[in-house]
Amino acid sequence: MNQKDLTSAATKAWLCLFVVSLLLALAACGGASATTSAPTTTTPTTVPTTAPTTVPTTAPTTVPSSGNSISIAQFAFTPNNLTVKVGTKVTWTNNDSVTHTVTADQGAFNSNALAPGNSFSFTFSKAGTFSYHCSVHPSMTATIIVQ
Ligand SMILES: [Cu+2]
Repeated sequence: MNQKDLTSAATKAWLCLFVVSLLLALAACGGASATTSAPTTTTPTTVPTTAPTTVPTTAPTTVPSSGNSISIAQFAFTPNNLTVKVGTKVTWTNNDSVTHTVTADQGAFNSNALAPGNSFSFTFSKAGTFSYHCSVHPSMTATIIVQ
């Protein structure tokens, strides 16, 4: 065994010790790192869905298309043209939110001021065409045909 071999053996010994110590250090480090920095899973907060508000369906306003009743609503007489027989009593009802009148153009009948919710009736004893209007709102016109 010469000087060179001894140096080599010493280097190998130190190298081996270094590797062992390095492995121990890694093992210790690895064990430590496993316990730390655990990702915290944030549970998503469930947003409560607002229940859809049920919109109440507005009851359809029944407008008599025939008969002897006339509805006054939304600044109009409905039906706008009504044909009745002689002797028929026609009734107008103010279903609007403002006062109207049922005034015959030729003066056969006149309800005067008809407040909301009030009614006016007139019996047609003669045949003919009776156009009428609202004296408050001249654009409101309608016709009664008596046969
Ligand atoms: Cu009117």
